[in-house]
This record gives sequence, structure tokens and C-alpha cells, in this order.
Amino acid sequence: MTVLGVKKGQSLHSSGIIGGMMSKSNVSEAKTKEYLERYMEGVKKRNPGEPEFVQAVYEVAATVFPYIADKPQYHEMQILERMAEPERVISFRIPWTDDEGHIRTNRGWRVQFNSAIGPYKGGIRFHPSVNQSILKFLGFEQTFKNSLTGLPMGGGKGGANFNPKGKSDLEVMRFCQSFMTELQRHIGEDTDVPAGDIGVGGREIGYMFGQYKRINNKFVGVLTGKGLEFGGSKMRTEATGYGAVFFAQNMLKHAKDNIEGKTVLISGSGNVATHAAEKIIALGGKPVTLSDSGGFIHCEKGFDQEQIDWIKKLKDIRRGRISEAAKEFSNVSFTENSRPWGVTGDIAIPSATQNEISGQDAKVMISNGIQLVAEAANMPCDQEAVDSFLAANVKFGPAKAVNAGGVGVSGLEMSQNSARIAWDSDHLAKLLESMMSDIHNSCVEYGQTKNGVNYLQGANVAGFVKVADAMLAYGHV
Ligand code: NDP
Ligand code: 2IT
Repeated sequence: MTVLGVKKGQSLHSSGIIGGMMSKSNVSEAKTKEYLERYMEGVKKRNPGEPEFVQAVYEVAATVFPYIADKPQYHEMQILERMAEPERVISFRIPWTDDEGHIRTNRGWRVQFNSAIGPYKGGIRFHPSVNQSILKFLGFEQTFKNSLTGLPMGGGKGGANFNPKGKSDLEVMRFCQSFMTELQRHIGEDTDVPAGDIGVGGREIGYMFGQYKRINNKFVGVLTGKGLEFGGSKMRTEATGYGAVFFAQNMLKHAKDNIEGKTVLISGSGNVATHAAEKIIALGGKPVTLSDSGGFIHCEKGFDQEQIDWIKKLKDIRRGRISEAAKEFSNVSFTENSRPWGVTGDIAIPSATQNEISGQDAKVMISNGIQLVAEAANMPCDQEAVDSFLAANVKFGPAKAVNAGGVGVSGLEMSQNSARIAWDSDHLAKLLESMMSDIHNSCVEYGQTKNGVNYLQGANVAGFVKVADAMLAYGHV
């Protein structure tokens, strides 16, 4: 295995690389680029057929390489190479019985990516598209995101290629119980603490927590996002969407602007999207779009709270189609099989899934005058889109900073569970707001460039430093 073109066992000093990287002035941009390319060649070779994972590693490495160019300790200790390798990937069978009595089999995973700064922590995704590449990308991202929150949490992610859509409540329950029957042996309140993600909300967490408790005869904070009756934290449901808007607000404030009166394009219509829309309304902005896998809805004058509440019920409880909103409300239109990126707006908050904004979409958005993009979903912009926004000087908030409020409040749920206490909503709302402001400040500190703040660089480097320094302290583990 090689990193920076150095063979295993050979030091970077003897390879000549460290000598060239000792000080920033000694390392040209071209050399750093060459090292990055060699590193990425290795990552690609070691992870065949995992394009999402390779994409996520590149996005981090491209900004971290220039930062570490004059810091040989990270090269000598192979920090970036070790960071791109999950500590453990567990894959397992999930047999369950459907309502017709047929036995079904799905595949489940838990990627325990990095525990340098705390127990593995990250969501569980149930979606037919789930595979190892997607969960490795999410676990890798989670490691840096969790570091940014300032709380002691490592990175992990899990899930299954199960489609909860169209399944009865009892089918979902049987699936969740079978999933947890296997997963429970690998997790624990001090080992690995899963939560929700796409397709996993309060209902699924309830079924999984009940099964964990039953098998282990232990009532501990092994999952977050729990119901308020059994150890859940207030504000966790709202945290990701609200936090994303707080982050965007911080970005605008830094540029002496604010959300009031701004037209906002939002994709998705699940937990993150609906709460982002709700907070935009509360701050005087105008969310004009939402979407799902069938298409997008548009309301020119901006959705109101009553409409958002209706959509929350449609998606959360009934798991309905967003097209139904156009039948319910006369001022809402539906466009089938399309994403909202052709609509004119000031701000975009993609809140559905990875790679939902392509380079082509970005060009359209830029020519329509978009000013700020805040990634509330994980990696919603593909690499070409990110490059286009940065080149056009559109303010770009990367996912690991923008959506960190969700796992941030999950961390606060863990603290409350350990202490067996429950904080009130006002207190948690303040903690969330100040956490988002602290993350923004870290991005500004590490992302300052001569053209203003590069939030992508800021978030990646700030997230990297804490994990990397912990790994240095441990030696070769
Ligand atoms: P939900 O399951 O509540 O909602 C997901 C939404 O995205 C739905 O509207 C869904 O449409 C849409 N969607 C999902 N996959 C696709 C797809 N392949 N193409 C088009 N639309 C799709 O999930 P969340 O709101 O919790 O998650 C949304 C994003 O936010 C994800 O990227 C997740 O990783 C990220 N995130 C979530 C956090 C949380 O706390 N929940 C924390 C941080 C990030 P449909 O109903 O048609 O499937
Ligand atoms: O992507 C994410 O940060 C989440 N799905 C939330 C993870 C968590 O542990 O709350």
C-alpha cells in the first residue's frame, strides 16, 4: 500500500517527500496537487466500485493536503491513509416476514469508521439504494462533522437496502426488530450510538430501541432520536433543519446580510427539509419549493406554517407523495420527475440526498442569481457543482458544518441519558444555536482566504485537526 507514493515501511523522509513538505514555502501548489493525485489513486484502487466513498474522500483530501503540506507529523504517521480506512465494517443478513407470510431477506451494515475522539456515532439509513459505498462515504463524513460539534463523538453510519415505503407498520416493526437482533451485539452506549437518517425516524428508532432493551435487559442511551417518553431529547427532531438555517444565517451575518425576505429553494420533504422550511419562515424568509423522489412542488408566495404542518403529516405519518400537496393547496404546483433547481431563488438548501445537484444544475442556479448554498443533506452537490459554486463566488456551506446540528443534539441526548436528566426546549435551542455559531467560527478560522471565507476548506480542516491530533497521540492504532 502506498500513500503519497511512499511504500509501506518506507518513511516519508527517506522518500524525499517530507523534505519537500517541511515548510509551506517549499511545497509548490503543483507538488501538493501531485501528492493529492497519488493519494487518490491509492484510495480508488483500494475501494473499487465505491464512487460515493471516493468522492467524499477527495472532497476532504483536496482541502486538507494544502493545510498539512508543512506539517510532516501527519504524513509520517500516515494519518490521511488511516483516516480513509474504516476501523471496522460489519455486514449482516436481515431476515423478516412480510404480511403475506413470505420470508424476505435484506442486507444490513454498520460502518464503524473512526473512534479517535469518542464512541462511533451516526445515523441508520433505510433506502433501497443503500450499499457499502454510500455508508462508507457517510461514515467518513460523519467523523469530521462530529469533530466539528466539539463533542466527544467518533464517526459511524449504518443502514439497510430496505424500502420502508409501502410497508405496513407491522412489517416495519418486524424488520426493525430483526435488524436490531443482529446489530445489538456490535453497539453500546460507550461503543457505538446509532440514530436516524433517511427512512429512519421516530417510529423506527422506537422499534429498534425496544428490541435492544429487550435483548440486553438494559435501559441505556444506545440510540438517539428516541421518543421523549423513553429518553429522547427535546429539539432533536428539529435540530438538523433548524441548525442548517442557523448556519446559513451565520454565513449571511458574516457578510452583513440576513435571511429576511430571501427566496429559498429547498429539496426533500422529510425531517430535515420541513424543519429547515419552518425555521426559514420564522426568520422572515420565503421557502418556495420542496420535493421528493417523484418531483417537486412550488409555491411562489412561499409556503406558510400551516402548509408545512400538513406536509409533515403527509410524509412523517402517512409516508405520502409530495404531489398530493398540489391537490390540497390551490397556490401550489407540482412538476413530475424534476428537481427544484431551475426555480429562481436567493438561497438553496438541498435537504434530500447525495448528488442531487449536478454541475449542470449549479450552472443554471448561478445564472439565476443564487447567492448561497447550504448543504443540509449529506453531499448533495456533486464535485462539479461544488467547484462551480466556489468559482462563481457563491457562498457555499458544506454538509459536515451545515447539518451538524442534528448529531450535535444527539450528542446532547447522550449527555442527558448518561446523567439521567432532561433539559427543556429553550435550553436545548440555545445550545443548538450556539453550537452552530461555534462551528461557523471554526470554519472562518480555518477557511480564511484572500477571497473571503472558503467554508469547505474551513470545515474540512477544522474537523480534521482534532481527529488527527488524537490519532497522533495514540500511536499506531
Ligand atoms: P427523510 O427520510 O425524513 O426524508 C428524505 C427526503 O428526501 C424525502 O423527501 C425523500 O423522498 C427524499 N429522497 C430520499 N432519497 C431520495 C432520492 N434518491 N431521490 C430523490 N429524493 C430522495 O430523511 P431526512 O430528512 O432525515 O434526511 C435528508 C438528508 O439529510 C439525508 O441526506 C440525510 O443523510 C441528511 N441528514 C439527516 C439528519 C437527520 O437528523 N435526520 C442529520 C444530518 C443529515 P421520498 O419520500 O420520495 O423517498
Ligand atoms: O448524517 C447525520 O449527521 C445524521 N443522520 C444524524 C446522526 C446522529 O447520530 O444523530
